[in-house]
Amino acid sequence: MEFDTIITNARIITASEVYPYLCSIGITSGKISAIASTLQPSQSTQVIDAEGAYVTPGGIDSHVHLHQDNASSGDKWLSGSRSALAGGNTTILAFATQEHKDESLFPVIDEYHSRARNQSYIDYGFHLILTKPTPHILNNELPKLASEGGITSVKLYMTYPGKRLHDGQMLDIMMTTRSLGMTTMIHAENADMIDLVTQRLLAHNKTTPYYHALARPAIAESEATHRAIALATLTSTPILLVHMSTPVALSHARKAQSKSLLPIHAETCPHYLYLTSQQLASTTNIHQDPETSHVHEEHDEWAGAKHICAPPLRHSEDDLQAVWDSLNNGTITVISSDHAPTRYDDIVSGKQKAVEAARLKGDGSKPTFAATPNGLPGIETRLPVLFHAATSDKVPAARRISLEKFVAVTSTNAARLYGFGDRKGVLAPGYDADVVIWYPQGDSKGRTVIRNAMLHHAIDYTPFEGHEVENWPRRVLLRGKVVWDRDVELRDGHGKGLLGGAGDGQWLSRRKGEVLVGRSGGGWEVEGMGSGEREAWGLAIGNTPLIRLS
Ligand code: DUC
Ligand code: ZN
Ligand code: ZN
Repeated sequence: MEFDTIITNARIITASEVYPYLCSIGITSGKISAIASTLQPSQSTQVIDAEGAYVTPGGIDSHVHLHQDNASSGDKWLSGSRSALAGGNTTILAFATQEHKDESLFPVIDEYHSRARNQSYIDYGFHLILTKPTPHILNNELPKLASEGGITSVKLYMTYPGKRLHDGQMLDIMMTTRSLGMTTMIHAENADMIDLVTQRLLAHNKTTPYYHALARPAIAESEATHRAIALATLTSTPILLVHMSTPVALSHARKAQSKSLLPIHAETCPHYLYLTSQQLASTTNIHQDPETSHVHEEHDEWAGAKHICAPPLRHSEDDLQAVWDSLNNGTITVISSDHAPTRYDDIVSGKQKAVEAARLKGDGSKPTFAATPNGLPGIETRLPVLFHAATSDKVPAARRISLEKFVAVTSTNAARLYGFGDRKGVLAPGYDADVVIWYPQGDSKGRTVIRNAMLHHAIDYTPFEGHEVENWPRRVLLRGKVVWDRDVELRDGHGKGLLGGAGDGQWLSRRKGEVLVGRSGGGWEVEGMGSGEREAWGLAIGNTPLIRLS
């Protein structure tokens, strides 16, 4: 047989085009080996008819938290990757955290490898959260990690005790990551502003979940974003601002991008496109009985805590619109889920932790938003809610995206940005056969009201409870193997559509990432740095005049 599998009648979408005619995709040894207007079914024993539906590259969720630090609650690799797969993902990038001073990176990475090994349904890689940038780490370990360890990205925090880096540390790290060509991700929020507002709110008895959104004001994100861009500019370091949520912060990114001097990439998440801080004021829990499908509501003063995340959900429809606009005008490079889940019912490390802490005090103390862990689940819902924006006529024009944009921000860009764009994120011969087949447009089987009971994570809620989408990944292929079939799931019951197994996911050793924004589509220049090719990142800072951020 010429092909292991053929997908027929596929309406292929890439980051740059929607194929104008239906195609067949031939798959051999896990790779796409042919795309043609027709391939003969007799050329393969396995033929999958896409029935004219859209076919997209497997989703790449490049920012998820699974079994991180020592969190006891939340998703570990098995449940997290399972949920990712049922939502159309074939690759996830999660975080490994350096926690202790003078801690070598290698045992940390080994530990995270051991947590994920044989536990992932889909391919995976790690970013390093760098918290203690000693000279030894920067000069000896980071270069080795990037060149031999297959980890070519770091995340830096400007907030949180234990993780927060000061500007001098950020500059030192940026000089190193620039020279190594590592992708530098930044969580930009001003820690001192947040501390001040939090203390004042608590002192005035403003403790309920809603105040979380006030405690981390937009200006804390916009100030830190501007500062991060300035630090990157001084050191000529390409950066990626993660989970961006505010109009002003996005305008800083856009302005820096439009000067075309330095690549400033921006990431956002579905919750900043769809949800506002009103969610934090909720006092209702919604449950669906998995047996009867009956949906019932119960009053719960703390229910809004389910929506505590950082940066917080913002306040108005205008805030959401600014994120949609930034997506459509090209400011945003990638949309991740930032799946950072803890269970609501967990009193040790979940959203009920604050309630339990107050109860244990026994003096009538109230639970506080400040004692509640940050983060939302979203690994399974990311693709369906965004595909809805790309395909549904019911969505207002200002909140639509093109199909090409959908593929770019949910798959292709992440693969390129994080150094595996030569293997994944594209439907073309030579690439891994990571494929999502959707339901044909208008097929009622795709229409889905999102209920937590149907999701495959280990979390007891979804912030998208009750949201309706018109389509859902029908089949998913991971390197040519059918690992998700929703028709089986709908027919045979929860979990039955997962045809793959926890050993299917392979660890991805990554190369240096590509720069995706800036002058002439990838090439970029920094004043005083000569030709400005990426090789120039290694030039000494002494050769680089300061660039004014105006
Ligand atoms: N940062 C993240 O990236 N995820 C969850 C919480 C946070 O602060
Ligand atoms: Zn973060
Ligand atoms: Zn995160």
